[in-house]
Amino acid sequence: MTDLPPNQAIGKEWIIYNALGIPSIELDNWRLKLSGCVENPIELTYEEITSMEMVVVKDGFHCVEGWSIVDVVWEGVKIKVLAEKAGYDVKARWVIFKSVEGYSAPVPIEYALDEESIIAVKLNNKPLSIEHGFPARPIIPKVYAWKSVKWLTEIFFSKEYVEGYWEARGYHPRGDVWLEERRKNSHHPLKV
Ligand SMILES: Nc1nc2c(c(=O)[nH]1)N[C@H]1C(S)=C(S)[C@@H](COP(=O)(O)O)O[C@H]1N2
Ligand SMILES: [Mo]
Repeated sequence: MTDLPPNQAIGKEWIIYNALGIPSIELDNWRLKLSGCVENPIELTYEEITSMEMVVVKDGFHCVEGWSIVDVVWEGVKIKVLAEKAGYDVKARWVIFKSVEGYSAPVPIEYALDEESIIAVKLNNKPLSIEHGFPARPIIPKVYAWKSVKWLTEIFFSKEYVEGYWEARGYHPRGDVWLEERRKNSHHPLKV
């Protein structure tokens, strides 16, 4: 079993969050864009993504409110592979994940390009359900789940830090679960 990060408890059930509602997605019109500090901005269809090499990542899923779901099996494409395809600029320091309905979250580039960081299309061997973010969401095991943007539509590479939905409401820029970076004024403040 995966270890629990500090001050997290195993959740009895998986709570579904949708701060800005659940959007309706038409797969034919949906694209995943890679933009910002990249040499070749690209737009991928669901079919293009799902025909790339898939990796399986088994990890815990940790909500900042204190519940964790352990041993979740995610499957998807390495973010690093997508970033290289788009030719990301080495000067980029943040990756901003944006959803169809306007929710977003920044992640430090070294976390986003970790070998375990993927754009997940499957959860426990099934395509994501609409509630869990179909068609795709980033899974970055070392950060809190608020950074796992459901209904993902854009991966923006940035030299500057850009606040997302929860960061604008007092949450930590980096959100490392093992360092317990919950709120901005947590005991490990990060200078951005
Ligand atoms: N687009 C979008 N993504 C989101 C959220 C949201 O409100 N909108 N909530 C986040 C939070 S706070 C958590 S804990 C997880 C919950 O994932 P789940 O709804 O699949 O359980 O999604 C994250 N991703
Ligand atoms: Mo959360």
